[in-house]
Amino acid sequence: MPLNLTQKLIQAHLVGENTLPAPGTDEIANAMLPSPGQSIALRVDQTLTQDATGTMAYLEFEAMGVPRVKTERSVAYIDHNTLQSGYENADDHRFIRSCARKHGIFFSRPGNGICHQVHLERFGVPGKTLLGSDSHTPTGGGLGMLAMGAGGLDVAVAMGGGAYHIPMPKVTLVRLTGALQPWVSAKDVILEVLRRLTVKGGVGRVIEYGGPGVAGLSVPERATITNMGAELGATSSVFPSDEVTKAFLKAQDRAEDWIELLPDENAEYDAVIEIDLSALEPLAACPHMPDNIKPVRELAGIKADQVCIGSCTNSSLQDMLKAAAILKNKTVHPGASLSIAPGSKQVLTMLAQNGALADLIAAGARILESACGPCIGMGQSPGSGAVSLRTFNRNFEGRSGTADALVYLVSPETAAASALTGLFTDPRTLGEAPAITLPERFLIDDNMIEPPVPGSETDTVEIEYGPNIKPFPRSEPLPTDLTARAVLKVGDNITTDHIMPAGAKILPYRSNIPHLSQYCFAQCDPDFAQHCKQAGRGVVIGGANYGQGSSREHAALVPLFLGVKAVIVKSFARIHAANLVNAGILPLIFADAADYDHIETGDALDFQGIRGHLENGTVIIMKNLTRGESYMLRHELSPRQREILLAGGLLAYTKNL
Ligand code: MIC
Ligand code: SF4
Repeated sequence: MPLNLTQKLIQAHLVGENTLPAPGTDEIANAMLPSPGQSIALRVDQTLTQDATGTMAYLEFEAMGVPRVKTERSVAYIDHNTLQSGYENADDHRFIRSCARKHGIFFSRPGNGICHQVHLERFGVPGKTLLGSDSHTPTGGGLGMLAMGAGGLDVAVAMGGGAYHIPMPKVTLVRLTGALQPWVSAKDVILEVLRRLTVKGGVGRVIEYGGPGVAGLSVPERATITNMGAELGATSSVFPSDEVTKAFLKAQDRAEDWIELLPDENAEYDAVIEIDLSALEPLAACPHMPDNIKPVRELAGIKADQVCIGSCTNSSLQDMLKAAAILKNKTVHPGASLSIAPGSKQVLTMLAQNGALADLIAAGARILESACGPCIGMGQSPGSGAVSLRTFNRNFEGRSGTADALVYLVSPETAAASALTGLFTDPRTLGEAPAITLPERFLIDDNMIEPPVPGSETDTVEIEYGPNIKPFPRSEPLPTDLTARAVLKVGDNITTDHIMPAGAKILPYRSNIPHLSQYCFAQCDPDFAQHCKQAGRGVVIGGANYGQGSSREHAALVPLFLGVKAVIVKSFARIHAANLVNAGILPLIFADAADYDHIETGDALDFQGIRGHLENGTVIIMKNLTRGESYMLRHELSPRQREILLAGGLLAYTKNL
């Protein structure tokens, strides 16, 4: 059977009961791949963590008691919490560094750059699997990796040698033809995909890119596209590994990491969409969702108060050189503020060496350190009601740190053009596009990546816990029966930023769940924590695509701490549903979506015999004691996930094994 690229990557990493005969053998020709939706276990070759999720991931890894990671390569990055307005972030960095040194993990020091950008440059390898405690880990798909985001606990388990479990994805081919026109960029490609598929369109799927248009896209451009596949809700996104990939790895002095990876001829896909790159124009995602797409020309003239260039989506050397060329010998409009965060030390140093950094500074750009920064609300919050154009990947309401800011997601070209005019500007109106050439060799200096101590010296490293690090909540085994109160009812497309906000004030407490709990659902119900305390045991009711966005397991751990026992929705986003299971919270789905309308906050809900239903796979009926009604619920749990819930979460389950 001819295989597509995704199937090849999966086939090469299946473990457990779905393992297939080795590639190239006779048996493989007749072997069946698992069918979409079937639970599969994958071997994880590489892991990455960042500091906002990493502190918890390493606390969990510590709790597992595994002395050294069992992966081929694991890297701990410090890139999110770099605004150190108190001791908390620095303490967490020190804790992560000590864990990394002790347990066999490479440590990318603060200042070295954003995890996904640095991983692409220095560690990503075509054909390998990468699991990261960050939803934008699929950036690695730009190199032909099967790269997936997950909660910290899943990454901790993978570091300990455990497999990663997902439902076998469907595969959508995005067939690219033609070539991008001047001023049109990779960002516009993924915005077009988002326009067509929406923020729910990728759930349960890998988005595979192919067709003749692929050859014209550089690896950083491909990575922009796979990065923002996270906003489709996709399990991952992937490009072939071809001559372009080879040239990129060679320029990173890693030619030996290259292998060719292409889909088989006549490979089949569950869906195919065609995009003619030549026909694309500059696009923008309008407030407050990444799939709310309009052509930039329709927005032209709107005042641009702020412009930010950077984030793991658009902070490569190529992006920065484009911005510098547009801004060269010009001045940022007096009504606008422009901030720029190059994605890595490599990018920033090369910009400095070739003079482009001087052009940016001279134009009035505010240069930020190589980190996530404004993307996660770590500084640079816009003014009240301000319009902010950002080359980032998420424009969820309030994420910038300003509740009423209007954030638009755009390409570096549109961003730089608009910074000059102070107005939303279609870059095509600027005349001839500057030509950018990428260097044949990048500047290689891994001096900010600290290797772990040798295995024989593990005992010499002490783990350094700061006072901000508090124990994390543990769930209990699922009880026979359960009664709880509906503590909150929310609508469709609730993001993990709604559930557990980030930003400069809250992010420093990612290792302090009791403190974080005050902010849970703050945007939806400022008294949520109070209501949970009154209820004792709570249930959250949600609409479709509940939990989209970030991979932060805090969006499950904090509700767990507050006594939430179940979340009942119309549908879930993948990573969040998995995080709920790992935390021991039941992720349930209305069998009839219309029942959503019948429940109100405060209703008393009764789950008779819930443990037995989960054990035996029988139908779950929930009684609404307040209204005297009953509703049928379903779930999409694999047998393993049911075991995890029965045991009281993944940590308890892993310990029981
Ligand atoms: C994000 O972009 O929302 C984050 C911050 O990178 C998160 C991870 C986190 O919450 O720490 C993500 O995308 O997974
Ligand atoms: Fe950092 Fe933003 Fe990327 Fe998340 S999306 S990893 S906060 S740059």
